[in-house]
Amino acid sequence: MKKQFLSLATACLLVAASASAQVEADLTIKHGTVAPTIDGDPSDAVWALIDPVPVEKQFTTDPEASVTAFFKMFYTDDFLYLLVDVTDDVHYPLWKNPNDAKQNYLYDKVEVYFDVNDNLKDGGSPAHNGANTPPINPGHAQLAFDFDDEAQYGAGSILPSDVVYNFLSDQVLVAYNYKTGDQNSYVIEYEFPLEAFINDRDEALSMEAFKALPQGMGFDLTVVDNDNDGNGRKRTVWMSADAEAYQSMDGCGVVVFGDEELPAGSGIGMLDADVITCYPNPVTETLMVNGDFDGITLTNLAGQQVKHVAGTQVDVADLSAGLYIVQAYKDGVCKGVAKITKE
Ligand SMILES: [Ca+2]
Ligand SMILES: [Ca+2]
Ligand SMILES: [Ca+2]
Ligand SMILES: [Ca+2]
Repeated sequence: MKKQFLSLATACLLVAASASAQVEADLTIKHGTVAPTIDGDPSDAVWALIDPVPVEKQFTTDPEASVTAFFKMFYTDDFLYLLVDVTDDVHYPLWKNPNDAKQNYLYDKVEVYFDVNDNLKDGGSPAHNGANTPPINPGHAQLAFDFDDEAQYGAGSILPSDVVYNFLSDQVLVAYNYKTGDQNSYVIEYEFPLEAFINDRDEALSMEAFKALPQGMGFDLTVVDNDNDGNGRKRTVWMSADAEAYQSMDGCGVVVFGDEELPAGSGIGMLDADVITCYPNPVTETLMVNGDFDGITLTNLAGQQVKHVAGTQVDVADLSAGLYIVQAYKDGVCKGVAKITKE
């Protein structure tokens, strides 16, 4: 019996040793061909195809944050796409206290971090050296634009130039908006050109270069939560909870650019989701979706999304007659799909 236990343990060690020879990814992202519209609206069909990654670790030295968040990420031949969804009880961004711009890092915002070097655990970070003169720590970047303008919620895409350390400056398309019916919670969409990423050998990266990174891409995401409640800055992070990614990225997550393809961008590519029941079908006025869902989209056969509503019913009276694809969502994930006829 003892001998058998030992050989089992040996077998486990061998398995562990062979696994560690590969990159240990915290997240493997898929390749797609259809870009989302960078407008702060997460209803693009492609986002529904991607699993959300929770951001739920409390930063060790902060008071506990009252915020929940997730992100989604995928890539195309030329871009990396990121969506961040933040549910907050009190939105307190910089524009509510604009005289404090020098301390913009204390206000509601999202910070994202990248490390594109072959060797990730080098102690490096995008920390500001006081002059922001590159190279600071080559291969490391932060994008942490602040919400300094109330008018930019839902106003379309911008190229934020503030608080961008290292190579990403002025190249990243960003848009944000409040979530439906809630002026405290928000969504941010990002489009990062892959060739904007420069490693410590001063090389611009391509899709092939990202896929060939020997240790994967270092990545982390911090949600800063300020509720104007006397507790100052509170933070949740994806991975590095003991050290600020701003100071060292060694504790960050590892993202691998996988080979798996996303289905073609329109809702029609999603027929592998569970089939759901919609009634009445055919429908003329109000479509009901049967099940535990909190959102519905309708896409026409040209791949255009024509409806995106919260809840389990949707008013279709204004749609022209024809076939539509229904997708039903729970917590941002597409759980079901069906085809309906509008009469
Ligand atoms: Ca969008
Ligand atoms: Ca909060
Ligand atoms: Ca590093
Ligand atoms: Ca807040």
